[in-house]
Formats: sequence, structure tokens, C-alpha cells
Amino acid sequence: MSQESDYTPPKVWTWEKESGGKFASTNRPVAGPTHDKELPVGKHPFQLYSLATPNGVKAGVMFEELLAQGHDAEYDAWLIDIGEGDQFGSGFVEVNPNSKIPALMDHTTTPPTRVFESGSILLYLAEKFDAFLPTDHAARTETLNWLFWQMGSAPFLGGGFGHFYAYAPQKLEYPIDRYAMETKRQLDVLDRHLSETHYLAGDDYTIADIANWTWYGQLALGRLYDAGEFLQVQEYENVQRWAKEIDARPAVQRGRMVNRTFGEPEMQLHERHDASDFEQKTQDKLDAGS
Ligand SMILES: N[C@@H](CCC(=O)N[C@@H](CS)C(=O)NCC(=O)O)C(=O)O
Repeated sequence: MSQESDYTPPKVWTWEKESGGKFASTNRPVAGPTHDKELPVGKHPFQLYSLATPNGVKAGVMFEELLAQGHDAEYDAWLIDIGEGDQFGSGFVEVNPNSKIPALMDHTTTPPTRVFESGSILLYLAEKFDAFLPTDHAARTETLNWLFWQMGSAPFLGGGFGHFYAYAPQKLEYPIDRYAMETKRQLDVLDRHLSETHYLAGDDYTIADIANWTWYGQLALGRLYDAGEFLQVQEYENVQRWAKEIDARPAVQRGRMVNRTFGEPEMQLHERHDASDFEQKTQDKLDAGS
């Protein structure tokens, strides 16, 4: 392994603003807002502030699944451009002091309720609508097992593997090797489990599937970091079966488009304020009309 390095950590770490890498211009070692900016509020009971990263897609899919089941879960989805530092606006920080998407305000309660952390958003909505979370104690526990497993595991995939494979300014063998190994181990955890069960918590599709699909399902489908071949994702046959089945759900197709600003223009819906937006306001349609 070629790991020559002339770096020796100093006694005290100091912030090197020009560290490079895709998110170097917005990353900081402190929390809190950088500027005053109120968040917009639309007409619907739920206000989602997000971007179509895997964590953001969880919220879009959940809302679309709830609406598809007939729940009163209409929502406005506002774009938070994390590359531009929107997550550090004062209004956003009031909803999520951690400055990460997705963040949600529920205006059906008095006062409105803030919800941050994508797993907390899924659980909050599942409990509120009694949907996608089994009531049977064993199945509910298994759902929460896999929901929390995802929340704890995916930072090694995204912040570890994805960061060093796709975003870091240099390709470094040690971290790529370390996190590729862990990502493949996690895929194998899922693959073995899905050889015994249809969905993650049993026979029913739950918030555990939504949470895991946006990361591991999309990785298996070759949509994350252009790393499908590198990680040989097609070898995980049970994950493939599960990922494709969930991908075919109409609500998942719509949820993937919400707050999406990259990829094919027909899949990009920068903001979602009405069900008809999926037909009328995708970026290809807006570009054709302008
Ligand atoms: N554990 C959080 C993670 C959220 C997260 O990392 N969001 C990223 C996009 S996927 C973000 O907002 N990054 C902006 C930043 O780090 O400044 C969750 O699941 O909601």
C-alpha cells in the first residue's frame, strides 16, 4: 500500500480554510448561523426544507408514500442549497441547530413542531399517521433496529467512503480501502438479512426500508458516487432484489425528484408545492417554457 505522508499533526489543530475538497467552502468547525435569513412558509401543514441527497430523499419518499396511502400529509418542499450555505441561515438553524438537511416544521401543532434528523422525521411522521411502522411489538422493534442501524452505519458510507472516493481533493488509498471494506461489510449485513426476509422488518414495507433504500438501495442501483463497479454491488443479490422492488414504487419515484437539483432535468423538481408539480414543474419543462 502506497501511503507516503509527510504530515505530522501539530499539538493543536487549527482551521485550514483552503483544505480543498468538494464542501471545503461551506464546512466550518463551529455551529450556529452565518447570516440572517427567514425560511419561507407555504400553504400546507408540513414545511420541508431539504435537498435530494440520500438523507433528504427519505423525507420526500415518506411524504409521497403517505399521500399515496390517502393521508392528509400535504407538504411544501423548499430547496436548501447546501453548496451555497443555505443551511447556515438563521431561520434554518432555528429548525435544525445542526445545520443539515432535511429539516421539517409541522404547522398542525400549536406551537409548530420542529423535527430534525432524517430518522427522527421518519419516526415522527410514522407515529403521527400510524403508517409504515408496525404496531406489533416485535415487528415495530425490528423496524426501529434497522432504522437506527442505518442512521449509525451510513456515515461510514457517505462521510467515509463517499467522501474519500468521490469528494476529497486527493485519492488516498488508506481511507478509500478502509471505508470500501466497511461499506461492503454493511452491504453484506443487509444481503444476508434480506435472504431471510422480504422487507427489512418482515413482510411489510416500513420506514426502515425507506431509510436504508435511499443509501444502500441507491448504492446497489449504481446511483451513489459512481461506485457500483468499484464495490461490485451486483454481487449482493438480495439487496438488488429489494432495491429494485422499492425503486419501482411510484411514491419512491416521485420522492426522489423532490428538491433535486442535479442529474437528468426531467427528474429534477427543485421545489414541490403541489402534486401537479411532478408533471408540470420539472426542470426540463421549466427550461422548455423559459
Ligand atoms: N444525521 C443527519 C445527517 C444529515 C446530513 O448529513 N445532511 C447533509 C446532506 S446529506 C447536509 O445537510 N450537509 C450540509 C453540511 O454538512 O453543511 C440526518 O440523517 O438527517
